[in-house]
Amino acid sequence: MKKTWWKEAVVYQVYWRSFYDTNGDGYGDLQGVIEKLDYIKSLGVDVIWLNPFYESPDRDNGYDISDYYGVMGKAGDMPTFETLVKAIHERGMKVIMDLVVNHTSDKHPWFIESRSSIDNQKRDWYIWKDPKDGREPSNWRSYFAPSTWELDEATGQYYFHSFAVEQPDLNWQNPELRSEIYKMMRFWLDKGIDGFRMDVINLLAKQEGFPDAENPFDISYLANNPGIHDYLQEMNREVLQHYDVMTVGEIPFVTPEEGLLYVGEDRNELNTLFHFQVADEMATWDMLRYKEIQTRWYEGLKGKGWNSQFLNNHDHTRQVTRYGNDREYRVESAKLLATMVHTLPGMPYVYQGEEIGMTGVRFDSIDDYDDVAMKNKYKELVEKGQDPDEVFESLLLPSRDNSRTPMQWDDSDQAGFTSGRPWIKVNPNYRGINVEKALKDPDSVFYYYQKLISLRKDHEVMVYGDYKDLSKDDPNLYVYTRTYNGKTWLVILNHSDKANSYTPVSEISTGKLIISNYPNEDCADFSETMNIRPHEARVYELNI
Ligand code: ISL
Ligand code: CA
Repeated sequence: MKKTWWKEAVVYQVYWRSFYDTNGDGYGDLQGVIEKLDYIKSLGVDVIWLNPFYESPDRDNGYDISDYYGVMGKAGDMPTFETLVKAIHERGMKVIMDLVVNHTSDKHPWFIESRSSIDNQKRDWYIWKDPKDGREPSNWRSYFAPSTWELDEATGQYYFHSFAVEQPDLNWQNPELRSEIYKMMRFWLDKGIDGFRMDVINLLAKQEGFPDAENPFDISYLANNPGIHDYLQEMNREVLQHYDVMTVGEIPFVTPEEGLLYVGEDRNELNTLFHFQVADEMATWDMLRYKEIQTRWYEGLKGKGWNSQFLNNHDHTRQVTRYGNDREYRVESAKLLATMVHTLPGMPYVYQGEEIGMTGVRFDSIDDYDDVAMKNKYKELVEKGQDPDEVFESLLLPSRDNSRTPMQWDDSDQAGFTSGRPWIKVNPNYRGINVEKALKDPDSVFYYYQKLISLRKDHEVMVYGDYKDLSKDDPNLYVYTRTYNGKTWLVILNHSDKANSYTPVSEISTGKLIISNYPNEDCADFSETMNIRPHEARVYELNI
């Protein structure tokens, strides 16, 4: 496959509002990112992904945009953003922005105009429908609300929203709207950014006629509808192909076959994607299923398209809590998961705080939470008569706030994140888990990430290597090889609280240890069965 800079890159996701606050208002800000750039750079990453900082009423933490050309006051201002881009580039890194164009805020002037009357010139920029039999036009559920439809009393029509009521969907069938979006994309690209992470980009096209769903809870009807590839090819033609940038599409509900339609190199749409067969669809760790997903995606995209690797982000509970063991094996487990993400085929993503093994959180009351998805769900279920304590309990592990608590910089008040009152409480474990402590400990999760990331720079096998799973039916061990240009790496991961033995396949003789999260001999003799300790990870270069 053709080599490109982005295929070789490691991305660090900055959820700026929880990263570092420089003015004491309790929100992280762009200036905070500038001040911590040397820290990010020291990890060795290549690209920074910034979550949305556009002007927004902030109902959904910036994913409800009211002005695509403005910077949210909490984040800073345009000159600060421009300084940030420059500072990132000066350090040899790149920056990608979130592109949120499936919906806007209901406070966006376009929507205010659109809702003002049926014959308004922007009426068609959003999706409006008459009631059906006096009620919602279809039985569809939205991500964050019981219905995708909201009645607007003034005109008697419903508008469509895939997410919260305050996030009306744009009508991509309207060519004027599309060209307005392309213009906006060029505005940011011309400021020198290096690409976009595209929010729910496969939701842009809607099903013709909005037919009732047999099971409204399976909301996959929102995604991958006819017309989507025309929009993305047009976006590529009009905008993307004129810049040397990378794009990663957030693409829920796809199989590898459909995924390839978005990222196939001959398709001229997107470079890479996030599929959600793990993060959305695998509630807790399931080794056999995970391997099957990896193999299927590897086979599906092989030689034709590029994947991403991640286990958490600002929407999904921290990986060491959800998929590892954040108690007695927190450090080992955080390192094992990192080893896996960075040695599987695809671009690895590091979500801020992951590199020090930050964990999920458990606050005492629903009032301590902020996540609109969680709060709306809580309200819906409690109003239906379910027991509030039980509802609360059931929403704790999936709450998006698990990964939105402030970055833990040191053991001072508020984890060194802010001198004020943070917008969301810090995780009480910050005295034990913080950057300052990690940087003083040569065995910390941080230095392990640093090493893993630097290995990628010297070993193309981590990027371009063929992948082969040697452990398909093993529920605890994950053993695979990556092979490139005559070099083979063997990865052994014991995803379990117990030791497990591994018997190497006969054609392997010896191997040189590349990295491990436990003390191990530099050279391994593969003629004997090996004892792999709890959450142990080892990577070898093989002599075959
Ligand atoms: O969070 C999820 C499940 O808990 C995901 O399904 C997520 O809602 C979905 O992938 C879409 O997420 C993106 O668009 C949303 C925004 O709230 C998320 O933060 C964003 O990542 C609407 O813009
Ligand atoms: Ca601030």
